[in-house]
Amino acid sequence: MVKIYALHKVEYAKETAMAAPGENLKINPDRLWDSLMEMAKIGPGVAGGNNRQTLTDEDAEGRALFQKWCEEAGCTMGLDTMGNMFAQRDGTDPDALPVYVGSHLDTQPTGGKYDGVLGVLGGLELLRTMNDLGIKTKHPVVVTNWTNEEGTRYAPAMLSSGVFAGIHTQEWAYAKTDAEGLRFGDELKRIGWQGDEEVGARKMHAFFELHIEQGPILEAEGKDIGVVTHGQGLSWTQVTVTGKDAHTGSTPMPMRKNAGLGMARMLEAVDQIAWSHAPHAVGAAGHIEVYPNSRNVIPGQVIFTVDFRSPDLSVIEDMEKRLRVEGQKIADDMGLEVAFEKVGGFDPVAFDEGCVSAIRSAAERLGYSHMDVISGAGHDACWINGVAPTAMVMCPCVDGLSHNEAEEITKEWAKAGADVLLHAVLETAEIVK
Ligand code: HGY
Ligand code: MN
Ligand code: MN
Repeated sequence: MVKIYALHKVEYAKETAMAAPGENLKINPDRLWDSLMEMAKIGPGVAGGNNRQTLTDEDAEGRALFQKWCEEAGCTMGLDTMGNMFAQRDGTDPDALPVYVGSHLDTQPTGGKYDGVLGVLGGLELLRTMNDLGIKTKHPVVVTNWTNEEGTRYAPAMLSSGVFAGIHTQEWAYAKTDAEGLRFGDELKRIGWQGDEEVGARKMHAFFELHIEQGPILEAEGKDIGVVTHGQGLSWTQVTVTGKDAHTGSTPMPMRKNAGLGMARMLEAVDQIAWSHAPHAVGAAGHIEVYPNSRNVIPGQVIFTVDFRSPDLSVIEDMEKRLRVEGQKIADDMGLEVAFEKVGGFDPVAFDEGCVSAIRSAAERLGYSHMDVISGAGHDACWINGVAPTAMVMCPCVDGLSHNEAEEITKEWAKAGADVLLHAVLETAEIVK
C-alpha cells in the first residue's frame, strides 16, 4: 500500500522566487506544436483527430516516439509494472524528491490531438527548454505518461495512476478485460511496455498536470489560463436491463419485455436527475451495448454505463441512489430485470494550495489572463493528489469541445499553458544558480 503523504504546502522558496526566471523565460511554442502534430500522426482517427486507444499497437508506437524524444533530451527512462513511463532530467541534489509533470498519450476512439497529449509533450517541452537555457534545478524533473487514463477500452478511467496511488490493486487492473475479452495485463505485455519497476514505489515532491479544459468556460471568459483549484467527482454505474428478445414483427405490444425501451426510460430519468441538481451536476450514458442488436429482434438485454459528476459528493451520492430507486421502479413496471454495479468513480478533490498558488503566481508573473476553475473532466492528477502535493493548469479549447475528433486549441493557448507549467515547476524544483 502506497504511504499516503501528509499533504504539505510546496514551500515557495523565497530565494528561488528571486531567482525565478522573469517574464523572459518561455518555452518554444513551434517545437511544442511540431511535436503535437507529429504525435497526432500516430493512430489517426477518421475525421482529423486520433484513435490511439490504450495498449494497442498505436499506443505502443506513440510511446516509442515519446521515449525517443526523451532520450534525445538526455533523460533517463523508467517504466513500471503498469506501463507508466517516467522520463527524468536530473537535479543537482540526488536525494531531493523529483517534481513530476505529465498526463496521458492514450486517446478516446474519436479523440482529439490534445487531450492528455498536451500535458505529456508540454512536460517534454519544459525539459527541452531547460536544456536550451542550461537551467539547473535542485530537484529532478520527471515527465510522466500514465497508462490508460481514458478508461474506454479498459474501465475505469485513470486506471494506472489509480494503481500508482494505491486506489486499485495491480492484480485487479491486470484482470480487466476489453470487449474482445483480452486482459489488460496480457495486452500490456503483448505491446512490450510492461516494466519491472514496482508501481507506486516512486515518491514525488509535487505533481503538476497541464491539460486542455475540455469545457467552454475559459474561452467564453476570454482567459488564457485555468488555475484548477478542484476536480469534480465522478461516478460510473453499469446498468444491466434484461427483458426477452422476440420478433419485432409478430410479437404483440402487450406481450413485449423490451429491454431497450426500459433503458430509454432510465436514460430519461438520468437526465432529469442531473437537471434536478443544476447548474453543476451532469449525467449521461456514453457506453451502451444492445443484445442481440438485430434490426428485427426486440432487445432482450442492454448494458449501459451511467456517468454522473458533480463538485459536491452528497449530490453524486443522491444521483446514484435515485438512479437505483427510479431504475428499479421502471423495471418493475415493465416486467424487466435490472442490476446495478458501481464500476468506477472518485470523490471531488481539492488540489494542494501550495501547488495551486505556484500556478497562479506563474500566470500573474507571465501576464497571462487567468481564472480559478473546477475541472469538469477526471484526470490522473485527481488520483496523484492523494499521494503528493498536486495541481493542474488548463488552457482553453475551441468551443469547449473534447472527446471529439474536431477538438482544437491554438498554438498560443498551448504556449501559455506550457509557459505557466514551466514557471510553476521551476519554482517548485528550485533553480540552482
Ligand atoms: O472521463 C474523464 O473525465 C477523462 O476524460 N478520462
Ligand atoms: Mn485527458
Ligand atoms: Mn479524455
